[in-house]
Amino acid sequence: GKTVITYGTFDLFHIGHLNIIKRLREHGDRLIVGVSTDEFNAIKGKKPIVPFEQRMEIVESIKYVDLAIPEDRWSQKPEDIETYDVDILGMGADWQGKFDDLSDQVELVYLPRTDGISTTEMKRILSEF
Ligand code: C2G
Repeated sequence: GKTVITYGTFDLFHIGHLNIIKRLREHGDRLIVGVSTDEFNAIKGKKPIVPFEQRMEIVESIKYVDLAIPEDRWSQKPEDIETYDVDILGMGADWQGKFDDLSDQVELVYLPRTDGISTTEMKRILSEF
Protein backbone atom coordinates (compact mmCIF):
# COMPACT_ATOMS: atom_id res chain seq x y z
CA GLY A 1 0.00 0.00 0.00
CA LYS A 2 0.92 3.64 -0.43
CA THR A 3 1.93 5.76 2.56
CA VAL A 4 1.40 9.51 2.48
CA ILE A 5 2.96 11.98 4.94
CA THR A 6 2.22 15.62 5.64
CA TYR A 7 3.31 18.14 8.27
CA GLY A 8 1.80 21.17 9.95
CA THR A 9 1.02 23.15 13.07
CA PHE A 10 -2.77 22.59 12.85
CA ASP A 11 -3.47 25.39 15.34
CA LEU A 12 -7.19 26.18 15.95
CA PHE A 13 -8.02 23.18 13.75
CA HIS A 14 -10.34 24.23 10.90
CA ILE A 15 -11.88 23.01 7.65
CA GLY A 16 -8.78 23.95 5.64
CA HIS A 17 -6.76 21.52 7.77
CA LEU A 18 -9.43 18.84 7.45
CA ASN A 19 -9.67 19.27 3.67
CA ILE A 20 -5.97 18.74 3.04
CA ILE A 21 -5.82 15.79 5.43
CA LYS A 22 -8.87 14.18 3.78
CA ARG A 23 -7.55 14.84 0.24
CA LEU A 24 -4.05 13.58 0.99
CA ARG A 25 -5.45 10.40 2.55
CA GLU A 26 -7.11 9.68 -0.83
CA HIS A 27 -3.66 9.61 -2.50
CA GLY A 28 -2.75 6.41 -0.64
CA ASP A 29 -4.00 4.02 1.99
CA ARG A 30 -2.11 5.26 5.03
CA LEU A 31 -1.66 8.88 6.15
CA ILE A 32 0.95 10.01 8.67
CA VAL A 33 0.76 13.56 10.00
CA GLY A 34 3.73 15.33 11.57
CA VAL A 35 2.43 17.88 14.09
CA SER A 36 4.83 20.74 14.81
CA THR A 37 5.87 20.97 18.45
CA ASP A 38 5.68 24.31 20.24
CA GLU A 39 9.48 24.56 20.16
CA PHE A 40 9.58 23.89 16.39
CA ASN A 41 6.87 26.49 15.89
CA ALA A 42 9.17 29.00 17.60
CA ILE A 43 11.78 28.08 14.96
CA LYS A 44 9.10 28.54 12.26
CA GLY A 45 8.28 31.94 13.79
CA LYS A 46 4.81 30.81 14.87
CA LYS A 47 3.23 30.95 18.33
CA PRO A 48 0.26 28.57 18.37
CA ILE A 49 -2.68 29.23 20.68
CA VAL A 50 -3.42 25.53 21.19
CA PRO A 51 -0.68 23.60 23.02
CA PHE A 52 1.14 20.79 21.16
CA GLU A 53 -0.41 17.98 23.26
CA GLN A 54 -3.93 19.15 22.34
CA ARG A 55 -3.04 19.67 18.64
CA MET A 56 -1.66 16.10 18.61
CA GLU A 57 -4.78 14.66 20.30
CA ILE A 58 -7.08 16.45 17.82
CA VAL A 59 -5.10 15.28 14.77
CA GLU A 60 -4.87 11.71 16.15
CA SER A 61 -8.67 11.68 16.48
CA ILE A 62 -9.30 12.37 12.80
CA LYS A 63 -10.50 9.26 10.99
CA TYR A 64 -8.30 10.04 7.92
CA VAL A 65 -5.15 10.04 10.07
CA ASP A 66 -3.47 6.67 10.68
CA LEU A 67 -0.56 8.02 12.74
CA ALA A 68 0.41 11.37 14.20
CA ILE A 69 4.08 12.07 15.02
CA PRO A 70 5.81 15.14 16.48
CA GLU A 71 7.59 17.42 14.03
CA ASP A 72 10.45 19.09 15.85
CA ARG A 73 12.98 19.91 13.09
CA TRP A 74 13.13 20.72 9.38
CA SER A 75 15.58 17.84 8.79
CA GLN A 76 13.30 15.04 9.95
CA LYS A 77 11.42 14.61 6.65
CA PRO A 78 14.02 12.37 4.93
CA GLU A 79 14.33 10.38 8.17
CA ASP A 80 10.55 9.96 8.46
CA ILE A 81 10.36 8.93 4.78
CA GLU A 82 12.82 6.11 5.51
CA THR A 83 11.38 5.18 8.93
CA TYR A 84 7.80 4.92 7.70
CA ASP A 85 8.53 3.79 4.12
CA VAL A 86 6.70 6.85 2.78
CA ASP A 87 5.71 7.02 -0.90
CA ILE A 88 4.19 10.52 -1.08
CA LEU A 89 4.93 13.80 0.70
CA GLY A 90 1.92 16.11 0.39
CA MET A 91 1.50 19.75 1.38
CA GLY A 92 -0.76 22.70 0.65
CA ALA A 93 0.20 24.89 -2.29
CA ASP A 94 1.74 27.57 -0.03
CA TRP A 95 4.62 25.06 0.13
CA GLN A 96 4.73 24.52 -3.65
CA GLY A 97 8.22 23.40 -4.66
CA LYS A 98 9.68 23.81 -1.16
CA PHE A 99 10.32 20.09 -0.66
CA ASP A 100 11.29 19.18 -4.23
CA ASP A 101 14.80 18.39 -2.95
CA LEU A 102 13.20 15.19 -1.63
CA SER A 103 11.92 14.21 -5.09
CA ASP A 104 14.48 11.39 -5.35
CA GLN A 105 12.97 9.81 -2.19
CA VAL A 106 9.25 10.47 -2.57
CA GLU A 107 6.53 11.67 -4.92
CA LEU A 108 5.66 15.30 -4.08
CA VAL A 109 2.00 16.38 -4.08
CA TYR A 110 1.00 20.01 -3.52
CA LEU A 111 -2.74 20.60 -3.20
CA PRO A 112 -4.69 23.87 -3.43
CA ARG A 113 -5.33 25.58 -0.09
CA THR A 114 -8.91 26.06 1.12
CA ASP A 115 -9.90 29.67 0.50
CA GLY A 116 -11.46 31.93 3.10
CA ILE A 117 -10.06 30.24 6.19
CA SER A 118 -6.77 30.48 8.07
CA THR A 119 -5.64 30.42 11.65
CA THR A 120 -4.30 33.96 11.22
CA GLU A 121 -7.74 35.18 10.06
CA MET A 122 -9.45 33.36 12.93
CA LYS A 123 -7.09 35.01 15.44
CA ARG A 124 -7.79 38.44 13.88
CA ILE A 125 -11.56 37.95 14.16
CA LEU A 126 -11.31 36.63 17.72
CA SER A 127 -9.12 39.58 18.74
CA GLU A 128 -11.98 41.96 17.89
CA PHE A 129 -14.08 40.71 20.83
N1 C2G B 1 -3.89 24.59 4.72
C1 C2G B 1 -4.80 24.59 3.66
N2 C2G B 1 -5.75 25.56 3.60
C2 C2G B 1 -5.83 26.52 4.56
C3 C2G B 1 -4.91 26.51 5.63
C4 C2G B 1 -3.95 25.54 5.70
O1 C2G B 1 -4.75 23.71 2.77
N3 C2G B 1 -6.79 27.46 4.45
C5 C2G B 1 -2.88 23.54 4.75
C6 C2G B 1 -1.46 24.08 4.60
O2 C2G B 1 -1.16 24.31 3.23
C7 C2G B 1 -0.62 22.97 5.21
C8 C2G B 1 -1.58 22.38 6.27
O3 C2G B 1 -2.89 22.87 5.99
O4 C2G B 1 -0.34 21.96 4.23
C9 C2G B 1 -1.19 22.79 7.68
O5 C2G B 1 -1.13 24.21 7.72
P1 C2G B 1 -0.32 24.90 8.93
O6 C2G B 1 -0.80 24.32 10.20
O7 C2G B 1 -0.32 26.37 8.70
O8 C2G B 1 1.13 24.31 8.66
P2 C2G B 1 2.51 25.10 8.48
O9 C2G B 1 2.74 26.00 9.63
O10 C2G B 1 2.53 25.61 7.10
O11 C2G B 1 3.57 23.89 8.69
O12 C2G B 1 7.35 21.24 7.71
C10 C2G B 1 6.16 21.80 7.20
C11 C2G B 1 5.53 22.74 8.19
O13 C2G B 1 5.43 22.14 9.47
C12 C2G B 1 4.16 23.17 7.68
